[in-house]
Amino acid sequence: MISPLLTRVDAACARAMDALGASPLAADVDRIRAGLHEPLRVAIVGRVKAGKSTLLNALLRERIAPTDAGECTRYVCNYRHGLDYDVEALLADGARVKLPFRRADESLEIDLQSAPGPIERLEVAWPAGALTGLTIIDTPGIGSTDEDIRVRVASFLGGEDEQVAPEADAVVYLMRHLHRTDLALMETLYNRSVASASPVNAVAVLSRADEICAARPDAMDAAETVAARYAADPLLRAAVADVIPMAELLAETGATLRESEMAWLRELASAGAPELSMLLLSVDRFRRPDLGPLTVEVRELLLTRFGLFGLRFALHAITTNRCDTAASLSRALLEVSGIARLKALIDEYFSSRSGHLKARSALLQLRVAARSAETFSPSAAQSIRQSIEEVEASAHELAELRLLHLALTAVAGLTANEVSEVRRLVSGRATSDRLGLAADATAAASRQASLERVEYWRQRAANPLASRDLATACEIAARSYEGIYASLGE
Ligand SMILES: Nc1nc2c(ncn2[C@@H]2O[C@H](COP(=O)(O)OP(=O)(O)O)[C@@H](O)[C@H]2O)c(=O)[nH]1
Ligand SMILES: [Mg+2]
Repeated sequence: MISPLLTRVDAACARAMDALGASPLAADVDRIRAGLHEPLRVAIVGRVKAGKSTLLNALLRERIAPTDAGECTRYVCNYRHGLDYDVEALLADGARVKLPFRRADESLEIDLQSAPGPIERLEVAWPAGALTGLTIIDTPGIGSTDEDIRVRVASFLGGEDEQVAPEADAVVYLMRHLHRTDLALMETLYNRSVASASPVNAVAVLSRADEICAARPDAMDAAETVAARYAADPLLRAAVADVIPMAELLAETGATLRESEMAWLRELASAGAPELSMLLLSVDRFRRPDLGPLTVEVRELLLTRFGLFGLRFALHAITTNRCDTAASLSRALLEVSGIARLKALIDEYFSSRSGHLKARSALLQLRVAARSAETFSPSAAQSIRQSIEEVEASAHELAELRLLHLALTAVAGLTANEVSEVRRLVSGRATSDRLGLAADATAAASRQASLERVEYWRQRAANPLASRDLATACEIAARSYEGIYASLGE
């Protein structure tokens, strides 16, 4: 079952297909329509080596996506839920072909050579629990020297200008803290590819947070402070809902820790405190064959799985008896990684309004279709645009997303109190939450509060100096409160 809103979008797609007749665009619209019945698509984007594939594996609790620059990482790859394991390539000519694959130790190995033509995108179906409500999209890095990759990512994210259709409904943006100036970091966030990100469908992760402060024990706390500073920045607030620090590697290793790895760590821990602290002084020390137990190969493997911070953390947990089993170490790694917070953000901002976000991106895609239809059938283009407008006019939920966008991006120029009010109004679940009242507020009190707010926002909109964005925001807020009032009955 899909929501009434998605049903209306579905009907708009059906009308668009009628209007387009036998044109190839009709097939595109058919795909937009099919997407309405699929889980929310969340893309992980960011520069090369930001930790995107590692994060994907952590979310899936399996090492599937190849990390580090293998050939597979050159393609956008959708990971969707399937009852069986399956890999397909979407070719540039629109064909789909199954590709042979092998489950290797560190990741899935896909036989890309067997594709009969240039590959556009990969699609992996996997029976992972995390995928039941979400399709996760791993993307090649922005900032790669390969122009092809850059263009692919940009087109993949889409925009609100009818130029390119989004292929994701929401975005997790990974940025690495490289001790660069804040300005350079902002620039990363504002490059062309994320211009379409909005606080209604994007969150940012300060990635590889364990590497901040030279992997000192307080690295994650320091990362927290940096992330909080970014989260408070009005410019950043305009692009993403929140910024949180994360150590994807620790989340991945925590989710996939093996008994053999725990056994190696125990062996290291048995070396005794002085030798251990020598070993853990730096990555170079850790690699030195003349110090401590374990072979050079095993040490290298542990470094890729834990990093220096992770090794210090794990060995401290073992030597202090905080963790004595692989299961307890796994839990501790997941906890320190920060992945629980990311999952909570995904839930709060994406999953809870998944229908609205899907409707939003489907309508953006339809707009792009209308624009393409312009050249060969202006009347079809006109009719598609009209259907889109009808859906938008009848769907107050979409208007509320717009309100949230206008409020959070600061374009409407609302005061800080008004922005918090809008956040509550749009994101609150119970009516009392939305009105900012106590859970046991009476119906009479709720009615009175909603009427007061209708009055407030109407007056605010009536100010002759109000910009168009401000007027729109006030109008939508007033209608939301009217809706609440109407739902409360007499
Ligand atoms: N120390 C540390 N290394 C990480 C972390 N996340 C990823 N890496 C490493 O960074 C490299 C690039 O990661 P990958 O996930 O392939 O980045 P992508 O290019 O964004 O997909 C790999 O060697 C990872 O092991 C992290 O949180 N901490
Ligand atoms: Mg990758």
